[in-house]
Amino acid sequence: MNKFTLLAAALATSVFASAPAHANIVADPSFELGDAGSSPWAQASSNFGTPLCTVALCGTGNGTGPRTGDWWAWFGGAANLETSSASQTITLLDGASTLSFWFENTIAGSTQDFIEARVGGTTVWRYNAGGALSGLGGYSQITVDLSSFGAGPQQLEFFSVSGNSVATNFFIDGAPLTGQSDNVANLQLGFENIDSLSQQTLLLTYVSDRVTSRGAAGLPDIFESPGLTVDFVLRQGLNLFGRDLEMKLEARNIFGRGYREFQERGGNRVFYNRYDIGTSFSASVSTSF
Ligand SMILES: [Ca+2]
Repeated sequence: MNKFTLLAAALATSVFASAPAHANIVADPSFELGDAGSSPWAQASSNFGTPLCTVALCGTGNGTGPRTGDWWAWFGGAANLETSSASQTITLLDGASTLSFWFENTIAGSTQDFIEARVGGTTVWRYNAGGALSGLGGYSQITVDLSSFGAGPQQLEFFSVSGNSVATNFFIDGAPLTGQSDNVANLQLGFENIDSLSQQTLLLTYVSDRVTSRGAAGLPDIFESPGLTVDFVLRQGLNLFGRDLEMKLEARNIFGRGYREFQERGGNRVFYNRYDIGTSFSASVSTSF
């Protein structure tokens, strides 16, 4: 009898699935595709054609050169007016997102020389030559809260005007956005009997590794690994002693996926934070009077 009921429910089933969403954050954040046509960065420089450099192409400008890899973005570098930019379209997800990059100002010319980070044309960070980070002799990490922008595509742009007197050198080299995963996928399967209250919902959520915090100087970043979680919710209508009841059973995190944060270098993974979340079950019965 039960089987038959279940089959009938399955026949009257609606199945709905959302396609895996690919969250496109900052592509090529370290500028390693350089000035190749495949670079996601639109590049402009009034003196040099592009702000992107390697040491072989540009020297080190009295500074570090690239922070990671071979390429970095060098804004300024000319004693005459230099207007330069690097931009791309990013897709922000709901919730907290932080733009994070590394910045060095090796030579400060006029204090009117500046570099900005813009999101959707709005300046979210601005630095004028001669500020607190000038001449430090190394990169500083800049983090900018983008949560006010909400979800959706935005243009991310680094934009600089310099050369008001002597050359100013602004360096940018990048890192991914924190708190965002490359891949987030949800699959929800729902079975519902339309004649009586009988719903079964299976929810699979996959979130790929994402950066939770930057590593201290010289150390790798700390990643969170949410992985795959599976939830199941059953709602069943019952009639008991002439009263309509709703029974609800929930099983969350069925496979007991634990919480993991780690640092990884050269294939060695060190867990920074690791604990079991476990599987939770709940059951309830409700009725209306
Ligand atoms: Ca780089």
